[in-house]
Parts: sequence; C-alpha cells; structure tokens
Amino acid sequence: MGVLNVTPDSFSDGGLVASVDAAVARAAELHRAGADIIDVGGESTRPGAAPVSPDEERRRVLPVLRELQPLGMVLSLDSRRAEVVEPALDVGIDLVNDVDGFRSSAMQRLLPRLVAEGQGLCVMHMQGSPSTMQASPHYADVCGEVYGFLRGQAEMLEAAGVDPQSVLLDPGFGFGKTYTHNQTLFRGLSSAAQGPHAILVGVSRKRMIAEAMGQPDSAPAQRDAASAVAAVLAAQSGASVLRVHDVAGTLAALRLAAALAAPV
Ligand code: HH2
Repeated sequence: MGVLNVTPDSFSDGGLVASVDAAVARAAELHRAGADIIDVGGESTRPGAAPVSPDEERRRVLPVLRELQPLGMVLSLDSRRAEVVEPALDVGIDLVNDVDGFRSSAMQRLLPRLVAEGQGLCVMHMQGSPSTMQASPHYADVCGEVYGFLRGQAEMLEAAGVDPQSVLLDPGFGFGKTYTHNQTLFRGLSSAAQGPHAILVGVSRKRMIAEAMGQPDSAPAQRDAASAVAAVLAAQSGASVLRVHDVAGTLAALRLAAALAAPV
C-alpha cells in the first residue's frame, strides 16, 4: 500500500502534492513502483496535528479520487469521517482505512452501505486523538488491549454483516504509543497474524523507526532503508499489507528476503 498524502502538513511528505495533477502523478509513480493499493489521505494524523474540517478534507481528497478512479488502481481512503467517506463511495473506492477503528457512530451508520458495496475495511487502533495521543500513552498490557480491541471491532463489523475476509486489522504504530509499546506490538505481530484476519502494518518513516535505527533525529526520508527492513520483518511475521512511502525500496527488500531467506 503506497501512501498518498494530499495534505500540507503530513510528517514526512506534507505539501509534496500541492495540486490534483501532482497527486495523480505521485499515485501513478507509486502504482508503477508496484503498489497494489493507493491510500489517499487528506488529514495529517501525526502527533500534535490539529483536526481539519470535513469540508476541507473533502476538498482535498475528492478531486484526486475522481481523477484516479478511472485509472484502474485499487483505492483506499484514509479517513475517520463518515462525511468524507460517503461522497468518496459515490466516486468509487475499494477500502476504507479508519484510524479511529470504526468507533464513531456516524461511521457505524454507514456500515450497511459498506457491506452492500463489499468495501474493504481497515480497523486501526489509536489511544486518544492525534492532538494529544503522545502526551502520556498508558497500557497495563499493550498487546492484550490493542489486539483485543481490534478483535472486538472485527466482531462488531461481522455482526453488521461484514465479510471477515474484507477486514484488515492494524495495531496503529505511533498512535498513542511509546517506543516500548510500539516495539512490544511489533514483536506481537506473529501471534496476532495467527488469527482469522489479515494484518496491516504502517511503520514507514515513523519515529519508532528512527529510534530503532539509533538515529532519533534523522529526517523522515532518511528512514526509508530501515523502514524497508521493518516491512520485511512485518511480512515475515505474517502481515498481509504494508503501508509505505518508498514502494520501490520496500518491494526490492521483500524480493531480496524472499530470494535469500531459508524456507521455513
Ligand atoms: N499511519 C498514518 C496514517 N494513516 N493508517 C493506517 N491504517 N495505519 C497507519 O499506521 C497509518 C495510517 C500516519 O502516517 P502518514 O500518513 O505518513 O502521516 P500523516 O498522518 O502525518 O499524514
């Protein structure tokens, strides 16, 4: 899954695509590099980010989705707002990536339509909200709470008629988690991947990568090689979808691992 942020303030690539044409060109580049899914987002959810209005979010993502829709790419919308998801469904998307994990009642009211259209649904875990989530994240048992929440939301979706095969579960690295929480969740991926749902992992360029590299002050784009290593480790742990900025580098690392690793 290639990241396409149409925002002025995303932590690693904010402002990179300042026009619809630039966004379409970037999506085409991600697709050519081998991304199976393009994840379009109009709100930065980096720690400390202020929320954007639904109007502004729609203004950012809908024209881009309209241009991409006829090009035959699998489109994901990274949004936690039903008021943005609904018009995006009218344009035509394949996956709803909700960093709020389908907790909002407005998103739940959309479920009959999401079911009828067979949309893929990515349920992500976040403690708190982006503006304050890194203030003092706290868990008694981070794997139990995060993976338990994801299983609970999957059950809620399935009770509403969602096909389990349409559900992706994502522990939400960096969303209300300390470095140690992220590390523990990452180490818990292989056990989570034993469950019936596919797992999505989004660690690309994040602060946890910089910390694990031993270079906490590195610029986000300097974290691509280490992010590709993390993607390989996530895939080896059973993750099905990897949300990344550097698609070409990640794919090369995955191919290398597949070519050289001893079969298990
Ligand atoms: N991370 C970000 C945004 N959306 N969605 C899922 N499912 N999983 C993630 O880990 C995830 C996500 C944050 O990264 P990015 O989009 O690069 O930055 P920003 O939020 O600043 O736009």
